Amino acid sequence: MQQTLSIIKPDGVKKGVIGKIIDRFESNGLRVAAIKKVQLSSFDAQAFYGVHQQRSFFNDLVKFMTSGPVVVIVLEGENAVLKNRELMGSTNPKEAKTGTIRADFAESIDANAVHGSDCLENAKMEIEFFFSKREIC
Ligand code: IDP
Ligand code: MG
Repeated sequence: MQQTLSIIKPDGVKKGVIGKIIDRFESNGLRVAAIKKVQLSSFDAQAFYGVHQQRSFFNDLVKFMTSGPVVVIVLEGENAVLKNRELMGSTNPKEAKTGTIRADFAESIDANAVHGSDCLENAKMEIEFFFSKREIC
């Protein structure tokens, strides 16, 4: 059993597809262990995406992630980290496989509907970034 962090990004929230995205998780064996809607500050987004600080798209990413509320979710299930990445599809929605969340709900590499932890170690850190122990159940 693993836990991983998913974020429905501002584009997904604005489009009104929170329920449709969560349905993808629940229909594929991932349980919602924690959930909340959050307006990230620039400080929050810079800290969360700290690993990308040196990348050319960092400022745009921070701007986008603070452009509206996001929904932060802890998903739990067997092989949850990889399973969530598979359900999400490629970072660039134009390259994402048919039937993945990004293929179906995302417009561009910036506005790509969802975030998902890329490994178990980062999942732990990202979950701790957003949730206290008592919020995860
Ligand atoms: P991931 O979200 O699929 O794990 P990462 O490489 O970790 O992709 O990048 C984090 C986020 O940064 C992406 O989801 C996307 O929103 C943004 N991003 C990544 N590469 C680019 C790019 O080349 N241009 C603009 N935004 C990018
Ligand atoms: Mg990533």
